[in-house]
Amino acid sequence: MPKINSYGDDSPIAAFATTPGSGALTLIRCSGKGAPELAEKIFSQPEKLRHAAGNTVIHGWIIAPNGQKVDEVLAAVFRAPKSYTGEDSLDISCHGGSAAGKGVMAALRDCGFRDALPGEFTFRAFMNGKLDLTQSEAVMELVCAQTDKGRSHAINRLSGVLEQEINAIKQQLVAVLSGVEILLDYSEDEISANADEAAGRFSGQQPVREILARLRTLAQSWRRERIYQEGILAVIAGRPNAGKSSLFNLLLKEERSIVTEIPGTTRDWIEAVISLDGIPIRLADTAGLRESFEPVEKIGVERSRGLLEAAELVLYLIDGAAGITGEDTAFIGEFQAAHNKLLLILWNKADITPLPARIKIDNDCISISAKTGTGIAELESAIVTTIEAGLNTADAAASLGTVRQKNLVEAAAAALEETLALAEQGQPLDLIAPLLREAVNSLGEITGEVSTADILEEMFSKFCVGK
Ligand SMILES: Nc1nc2c(ncn2[C@@H]2O[C@H](COP(=O)(O)OP(=O)(O)OP(=O)(O)O)[C@@H](O)[C@H]2O)c(=O)[nH]1
Ligand SMILES: [Mg+2]
Repeated sequence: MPKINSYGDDSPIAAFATTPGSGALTLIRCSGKGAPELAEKIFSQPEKLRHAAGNTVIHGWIIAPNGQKVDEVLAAVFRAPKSYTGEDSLDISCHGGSAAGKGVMAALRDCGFRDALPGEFTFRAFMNGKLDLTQSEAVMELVCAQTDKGRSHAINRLSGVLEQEINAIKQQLVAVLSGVEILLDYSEDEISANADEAAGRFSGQQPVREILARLRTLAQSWRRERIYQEGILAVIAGRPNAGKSSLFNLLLKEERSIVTEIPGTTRDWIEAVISLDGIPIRLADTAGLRESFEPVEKIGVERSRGLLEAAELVLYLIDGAAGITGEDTAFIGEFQAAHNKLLLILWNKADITPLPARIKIDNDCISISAKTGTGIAELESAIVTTIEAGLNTADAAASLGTVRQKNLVEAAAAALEETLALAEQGQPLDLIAPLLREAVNSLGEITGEVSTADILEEMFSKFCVGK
């Protein structure tokens, strides 16, 4: 029994495609067998709706069963298979605000539409061959994209760039597998011209290595994509009064954090998202690091430390006016030792005390003034360069967009690694063939060529309603 048995039918469904709230318009999407005919019952111009050709827009009113006008709308009519879902569909634009949309939805329910499940429109598009799974996932990525880079990568996948790469890799692999299957089906000496094959051994190491390299490049692309989708946590740290909150506000271009000359001003940490060169950065301002016996500040310092544990990038601020202290060198040493973190050291208050030619740390220091803004542009580009260098992968044309895709690429790669290991040991083809089949299946699962109802339901149920 499937978990949610409504996925997979073709009954008429409806859902808000826009978030109800104040705005000029609300879009309600309807799809399914007989959707336009059903909507005739609540439309002021049923004849027009009945005879409307696909890809046309008609004007009218939604009329409640009691005869009252609900809203004045435009209905875009799409006829199967030329629609997003591949079914007969209707996009109703009604007035914005929550009341008009709710009224139209209620009328649609009254005439027989049921509420769409999360991702059900895209599910139907997939089932009707309109999109493969990588494109379906790209739709969701696009809806969630926070920056222009995230959007453009999702658009690439929506246009089928990833699907094509996966299919090309799969084709290469199927060629290797079919060579093996033939040898398994016929006796070697009947067909083989190759010494390995004649001895019943695998001879496809070279193509398998090439395929593996392509899969590894794809798997690496996920690290970059994850950062474009989720962003990275960058924590501003330093001793009290170093200027952390001033820098936070400056990067945010907003007076969000309280700045005073009193050391220990920031107690609880504050987080906000900025975008640098298309990378979403979750920037956190923290309480100044020092031994404190004052209870509130003490908790603040503990929280700073907790956040620093999770940080992917630490912006460590030295108070230039006070000069570098033993505490600074100790903290910097600690962050340098944490190998999973990127670290940038900033010399602040350069307007009062310029960065000395020699200081007691090994790292390069970026000179800034959080008061005047000097050095901030350089800091922003250093943040981007540091993240890019930390990623250690080029911005590839075909890249993975979801953890699901990454897990399947890794599963295919693992099967091929095992293939090579067995081949190295001179193991027989009947042990190698299942591994190659497993890799082919994993690749097929990425695009949805190989799929089960459970996997699909699990995937689409994470989408938003109306998509
Ligand atoms: N001249 C000068 N003053 C600065 C600079 N950056 C910060 N200040 C001043 O230093 C003082 C402390 O600044 P904050 O931004 O509150 O420092 P903080 O590191 O957040 O301090 P805590 O929250 O107490 O840990 C304020 O008076 C700021 O105006 C700078 O670049 N130049
Ligand atoms: Mg502060």
